[in-house]
Amino acid sequence: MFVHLKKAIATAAVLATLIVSQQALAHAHLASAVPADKAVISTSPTALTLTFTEGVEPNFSGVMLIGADGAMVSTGKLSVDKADNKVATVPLNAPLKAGSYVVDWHVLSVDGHKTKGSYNFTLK
Ligand SMILES: [Cu+2]
Repeated sequence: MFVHLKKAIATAAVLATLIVSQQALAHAHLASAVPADKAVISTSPTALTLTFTEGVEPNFSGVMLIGADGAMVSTGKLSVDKADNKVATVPLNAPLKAGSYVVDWHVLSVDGHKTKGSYNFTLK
């Protein structure tokens, strides 16, 4: 009896994990970025491009670029590709100086879920 109960609990836990991971898959997670996470680049990008696993709402999504000194780098407004709303681009107002940068992003996916994350790259 007790063994059966333990088995039932284990099965329920596995099912719950499966359901949670499926819901997580439905949210907008970062699929790729240019410059990429942990990239070391030698020329300043003119924009940051973030590709998500789901379409995102540009008016409720944003990216903060933070330099090694902790100061925010001024950027243009995030826009979403008209042909593919999974692709968000943030233009840079000026070339970056050498150093490491953190990209802090938050998005609202078209299914109404908010996600956020960060990654970093280095300009030599
Ligand atoms: Cu979602």
